[in-house]
Amino acid sequence: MPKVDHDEFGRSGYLRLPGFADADTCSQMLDRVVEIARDRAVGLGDGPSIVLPEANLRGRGGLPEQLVSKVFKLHRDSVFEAFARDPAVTDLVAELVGPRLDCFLSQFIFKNPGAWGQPWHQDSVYFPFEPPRPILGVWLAVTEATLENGCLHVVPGSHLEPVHPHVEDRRPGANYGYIEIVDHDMSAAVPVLMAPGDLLLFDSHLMHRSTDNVSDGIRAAMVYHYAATGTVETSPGLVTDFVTVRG
Ligand SMILES: O=C(O)CCC(=O)C(=O)O
Repeated sequence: MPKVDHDEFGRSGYLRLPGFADADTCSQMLDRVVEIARDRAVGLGDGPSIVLPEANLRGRGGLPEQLVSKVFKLHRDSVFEAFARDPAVTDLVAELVGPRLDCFLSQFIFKNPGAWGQPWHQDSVYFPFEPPRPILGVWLAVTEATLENGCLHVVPGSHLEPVHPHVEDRRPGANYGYIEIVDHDMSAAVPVLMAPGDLLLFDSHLMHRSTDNVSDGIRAAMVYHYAATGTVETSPGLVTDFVTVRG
């Protein structure tokens, strides 16, 4: 079982854990989110999940899931809930956040061929919480993530920065919620190449982005965010849902 390298996390603001999840978990996640996207496209499905279209594929034909950017609010649903609560996950998160944990955000990111990447940002800009930290992102590679299909890029050590101002994503018609840091030198950035089942833990102040998918295949990831139980949201969020997963 992987253990958290606190020195490395403290220095860089992220940790990659290769081979964390098995292939079955990844394919069950993909199958279930495809089912949700298809149900939603025909007005079925009464779950809380929020399905967002990929703006850069607007007007294209295809299966419902080929036109989706993200599906939010999955951590009360089947395989997604099981992963959010899995002690193999929450014991790791507890080492960095604290013993009692809420999962407050979950999103499946399809990143289909032609989909836009998400510009440079720090996740904490989205989280008006008290206390504001610690918050941890947990990014599971459901497929491989490569330079061509739009892997994450991170600036090691940038989690030590305060939250910077973010401006609207400057691409016309950009995806919902995409905003961007433009006042920081990102030249120290490194790509984070992932194989299916690899897990990335990252601090909510870490500056990161993903690039456009210019490949022919999907780059899928399932992302969770955790905070200490008792953390309060000071203004209500559309996509947040606090659920205690470790008591
Ligand atoms: O996976 C991506 O394309 C972007 C994910 C991201 O930036 C995030 O989870 O904060």
